[in-house]
Amino acid sequence: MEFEDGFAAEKLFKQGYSYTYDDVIFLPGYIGFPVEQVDLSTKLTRNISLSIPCVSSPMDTVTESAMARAMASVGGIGIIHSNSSPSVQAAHVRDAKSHKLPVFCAPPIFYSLSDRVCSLSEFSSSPCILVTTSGDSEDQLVGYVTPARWNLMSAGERNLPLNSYMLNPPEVIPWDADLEKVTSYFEKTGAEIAVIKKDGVIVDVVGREDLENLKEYPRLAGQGSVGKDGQWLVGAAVGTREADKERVELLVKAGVNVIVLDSSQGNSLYQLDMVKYLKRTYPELDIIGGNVVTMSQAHNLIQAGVDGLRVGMGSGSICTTQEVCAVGRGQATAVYKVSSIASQYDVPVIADGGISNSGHIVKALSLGASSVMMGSFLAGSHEAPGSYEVQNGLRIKKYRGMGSLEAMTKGSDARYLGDKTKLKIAQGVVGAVADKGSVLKFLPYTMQAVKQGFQDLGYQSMKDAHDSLSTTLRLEVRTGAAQIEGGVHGLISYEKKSF
Ligand code: NAD
Ligand code: CPR
Repeated sequence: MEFEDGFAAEKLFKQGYSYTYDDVIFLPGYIGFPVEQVDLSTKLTRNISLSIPCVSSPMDTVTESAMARAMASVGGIGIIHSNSSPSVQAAHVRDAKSHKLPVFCAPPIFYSLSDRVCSLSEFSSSPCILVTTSGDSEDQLVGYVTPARWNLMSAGERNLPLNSYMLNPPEVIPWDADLEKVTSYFEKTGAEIAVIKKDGVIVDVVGREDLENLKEYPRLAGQGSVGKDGQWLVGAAVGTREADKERVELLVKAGVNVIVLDSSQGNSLYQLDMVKYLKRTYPELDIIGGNVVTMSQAHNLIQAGVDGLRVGMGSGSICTTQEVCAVGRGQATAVYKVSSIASQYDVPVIADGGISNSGHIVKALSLGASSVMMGSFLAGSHEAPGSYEVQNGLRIKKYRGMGSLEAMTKGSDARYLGDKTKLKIAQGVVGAVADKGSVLKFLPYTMQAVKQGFQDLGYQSMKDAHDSLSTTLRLEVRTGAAQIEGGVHGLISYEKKSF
């Protein structure tokens, strides 16, 4: 029997209000399956599939190679930012794609046989120093020294060259060995260290301790995001200037799998021309256009040939765009409206910005998005660029908007062609976020929470979610009091732990 209860999305979003995720709440559906049967696999673009709907934002405090590796290894994807020279950005793409294991962020350190180690800090955070004949990574590997061994040595011994106390060279593991194979190698051999080689070059060094740490993480979702080249899927952002065409050329040579045209307002002559140019020049390369928040912006980009749309203007946590420029849209409305047109052309939508909990992800996907792009949600992780600082007893990492004065100053040569006389207006701030640990740990938990949300709504898959949007889904707007009631309230104190 059908009851008149709650609002259909079409009716709710027709009323002239700009709704954010927190403004709306979904009415539960019917649970007819266990949560394990919820499948979050999805499409990033027309031709790229992911096993979880998560994308890391192209921001210089969020995505460089370590984040891109980690995102791909849990089944999502990272988009390398463009606030660096084209060659540095291409090197990040190459680096992320040249690894197969997710965790070992510390790059290998190479010394020659005659080098000496003078302090423990020379090990940096690597599990050992590798010794090759001349100290070059491409030379023959002849031994290694761990910090533990070096620490136990006397001052006299430490003065000797490495060839007098190094250990025999560690075993080489093939590049395409997965985590299980690497783990079983350590279990079988009792080894302390192993190295991973790709095309004759050492790309990773793995310590037993790294693997022990990894065992504490939840099982990684699926097989990770691997492209046709057998390497991690990695995306990169570019702008819409003439010089960006050369940038794309370098990125393509580095093996980039998808390009994001990074702009706050994608419905521009510059972007439409760039989309057409890229689709003509690289017909096999998927292009994500944006950002857009209206049906008409989206329609223009779809007509130009984009393979995915990035949605959000003024919804980011570091954003002042709506304040400065008076344009934008509440993110729930933007995602719904853009998805309603994009779905007619089979163009997947990425809901970008404003994600601060798993509920927001459930809402974005239920309103038609196929994935979410996150900045602040990931910026406090180990894998985000930058190091931790302590502020008022709390470990924090810097997180800044790409249109903040600080980020623009760093990238100004590229964006303003070195023109220091151009007036720069910030559309974002510089801030900090708390340490969240590893993406490899908290994203699988977050996905489990999203699956629970899907189960409550009665969705077993992304297709179920998108089909329900125009049929059975019912939602309502929450009053201010309802929003307070929906959070923890009325307690003198509490501790909030999500997992
Ligand atoms: P942008 O490069 O799109 O625009 C900067 C300026 O350059 C605009 O005035 C644009 O019209 C102009 N421009 C672009 N291509 C041009 C060309 N070929 N010739 C002449 N002029 C051209 O970048 P943006 O919108 O300032 O965004 C900068 C960064 O900040 C991006 O990383 C973006 O994602 C982020 N941002 C995002 C939002 C958001 O709400 N999602 C808001 C502000 C900033
Ligand atoms: P959060 O996930 O932190 O809420 O938002 C991240 C998104 O914010 C980015 O993916 C990007 O679209 C947007 N963004 C980045 N820099 C910005 C500035 Cl300076 N102003 C407005 N939005 C910005």
